Amino acid sequence: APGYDVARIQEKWQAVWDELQPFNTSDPDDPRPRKYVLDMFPYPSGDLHMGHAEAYALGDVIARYWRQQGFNVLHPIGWDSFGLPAENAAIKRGIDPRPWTYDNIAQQRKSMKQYAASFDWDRVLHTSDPEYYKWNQWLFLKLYEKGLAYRKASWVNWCPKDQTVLANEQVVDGACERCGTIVVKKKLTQWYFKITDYADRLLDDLNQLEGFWPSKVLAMQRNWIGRSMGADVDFAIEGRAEPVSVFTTRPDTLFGATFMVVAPDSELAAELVAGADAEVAAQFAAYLADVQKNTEIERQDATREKTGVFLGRYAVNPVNGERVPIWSADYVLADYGHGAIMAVPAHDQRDLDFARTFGLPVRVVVDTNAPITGAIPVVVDGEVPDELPPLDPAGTGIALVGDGRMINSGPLDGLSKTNAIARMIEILEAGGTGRAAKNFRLRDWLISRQRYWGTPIPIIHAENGDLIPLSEDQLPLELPSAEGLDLSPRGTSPLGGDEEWMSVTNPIDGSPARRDPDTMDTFVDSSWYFLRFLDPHDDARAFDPAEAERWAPVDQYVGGVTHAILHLLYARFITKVLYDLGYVTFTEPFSALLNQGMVLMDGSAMSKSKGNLVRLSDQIDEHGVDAIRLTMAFAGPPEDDIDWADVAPHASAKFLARAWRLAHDVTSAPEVEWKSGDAALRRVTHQFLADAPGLIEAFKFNVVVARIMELVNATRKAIDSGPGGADAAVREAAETVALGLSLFSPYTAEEMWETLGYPPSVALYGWRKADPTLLVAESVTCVVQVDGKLRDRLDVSPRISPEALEAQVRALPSVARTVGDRAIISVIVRAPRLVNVVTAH
Ligand code: ANZ
Repeated sequence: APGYDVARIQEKWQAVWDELQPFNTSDPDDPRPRKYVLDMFPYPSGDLHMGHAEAYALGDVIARYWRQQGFNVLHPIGWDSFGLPAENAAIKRGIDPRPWTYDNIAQQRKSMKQYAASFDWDRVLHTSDPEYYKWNQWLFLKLYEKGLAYRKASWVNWCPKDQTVLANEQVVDGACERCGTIVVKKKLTQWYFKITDYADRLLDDLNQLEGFWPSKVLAMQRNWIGRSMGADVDFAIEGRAEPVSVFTTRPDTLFGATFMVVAPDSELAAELVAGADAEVAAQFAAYLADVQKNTEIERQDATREKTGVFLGRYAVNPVNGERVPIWSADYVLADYGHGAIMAVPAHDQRDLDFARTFGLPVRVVVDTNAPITGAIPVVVDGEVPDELPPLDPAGTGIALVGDGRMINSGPLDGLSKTNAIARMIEILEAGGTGRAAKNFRLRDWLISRQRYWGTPIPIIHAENGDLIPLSEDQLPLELPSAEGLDLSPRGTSPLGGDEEWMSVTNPIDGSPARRDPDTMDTFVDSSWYFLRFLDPHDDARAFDPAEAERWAPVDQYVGGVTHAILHLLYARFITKVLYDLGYVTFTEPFSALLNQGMVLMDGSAMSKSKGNLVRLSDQIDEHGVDAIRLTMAFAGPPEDDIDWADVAPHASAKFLARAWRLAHDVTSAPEVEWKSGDAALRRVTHQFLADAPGLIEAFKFNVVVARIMELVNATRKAIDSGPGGADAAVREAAETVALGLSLFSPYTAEEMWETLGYPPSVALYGWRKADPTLLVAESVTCVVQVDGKLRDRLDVSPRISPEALEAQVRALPSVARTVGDRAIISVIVRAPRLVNVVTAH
């Protein structure tokens, strides 16, 4: 046999695949059931790197697996090609972002093909093409029509030196991350998408994804949306006609409210100060100037020393008529709740710190030493003390945040916290001075950017300030050439400098009008791209709803955990909007999610500056594509990081050569009768055929690779010191190795398949069913969860059907007990290993 020549076989099979188009999905009459496997699309920031190599190798295992299982698998790729790196490169080199972007795309596309990712190359899209961003504009107009796109002035972080808006993450210790200049706040009018209208649905629908998305991502999304249940309480203000509402999660503590605090940068603070004397006004102005140097993150840091100013005004507590002073302090945020709070220093640590700093009264209203069923007991130095600590937060400086019985609270006395909250809400509602309320941490999505390389906003500004949306037939509103434009960041949009582009006539009355010079956040582009892949060349609509019905939602999404919050949240939001508009029939875009880990080097992230960058192209030259892909899959569970210093691509290459040689040592013909083969080797083969699918579906790719290695060893032994290369079992095993390897190392698999006497492509040849008579009976442990918590275990057959397994679990007394009288919303069955019963709360 000739040698295993990686470079030669790579070139050979790329040509065959180009001809054969094995992964094309354009046939509308394809009878196979469908699956949509999507990898997060890349940003064209240069050539592909090791991170891409990992992500696309793992996503491809899944796509290739489902094809082998008889599915018509849609596995598309495109480029997220608008955005800042292209713009920065253009500024640095003094060129248009286009050639930089499209050259990089061409390079990545070439590398992706060499990398043998099983993409449907007929569905490629680039978000910076007018054919694509036209539909961003369409989407914008749809949101605008529905009142979900609006403009609002808001405070942004502003670097006076770089003349640019900074994200919170770019402000370090109050200074610009890049140049160290003290950052100030600036008020800018920006475009927002009203994602907060969808906050409840975005939160509640996460329950449907339980068991299918990493629990860490679900937790991060829940925390980001951050729903708090509580009450709005109205405090009358002396010298003001209208009361001021505060949001509290602890209306039970209202009798302990001893002062009120308003955010210094709120309109309310400005108004209250206007009614105070000049000395207070001056103090407040100085304080506000100080506060505006800090970021929101710093303001929320609970350990910071408390600062504030007394505003010289008083509020009245609605339940006891008590007069409480109104302060302004920066630990209260202007854009959460009502930007004002009732301070209960005895039971809230921040309020207590503040009260102790400024000598304000502290009144205990919950006896946290009083026993409450189910409450966590008071523990001091690891023990429940005989004598309980005194209720003295003012002295100890420690707020009493636990549960207990209400005291000093009139009608609430004796109640537990939960009951007191409910009772207080009733009292407030009856008196018309408050009501049940909820709040979200989630803020509306700021989508406008003062940047060039993005989607222009399809709005015209009339002279009188009216906003006039473009009509659909005026789309795309094309981004003009960057030639002659100053792209450097100045906080105003580069497009504003293109006078010819900016000046338009008002379509209503013919008067002069202006375009909107901002462009859209690139997260808008990626919020719906998975739908465009279904119908990428349609120039009459964003996508065909019939195609969406056929393919979507995405069955398996694969990508980095860096997108755990924003991208996924925005895509979920836009999907719900499109559902409400009747364009899609589902409400969640990604039915299952796999987050792959990162590729590290010597324990840290790779970067040019650290000098630990491993170039993918060098690795491919040295070891070949198949060996790199196999190494990525073999390194460990896909969710874990891979340290490239700890893995052995040369060993993968050696193993692949060893596997490949098996095909050459098979001397029987494809028509051989399997049954005549060596029984011991057949058992190894069939056990692998039986186990691999479940392992792949559980993302245990590394285990499958290990099992292929075992099979290769067993086959080699059978050839060299067993029944020999003519035995039918040797052929069967070698073919099974090729089928298994086609998930990980497609070039080697194709080469083996051809050597074994079959036409290409092995990728389209189905998986073989294991012969049950060749398998040893065994049982596996199935984990039984209720709402994600372990409740029981069951010994079941590894081949139990999901239906049978669900029935067994539902019949378990342990499950019935835990579920109690709650409704079961869904039962997630991952036969044979896991069942999770999800209940309503
Ligand atoms: C009185 C109280 C007593 C509170 C107590 C807590 C404990 P989450 O859970 O984050 O929603 N709060 C309300 N608006 C605020 C704002 N704009 N800036 C800073 N803090 C604000 O927190 C809600 C609680 O945070 C509210 O409940 C309020 O303090 C405070 F023993 O009201 B609480």
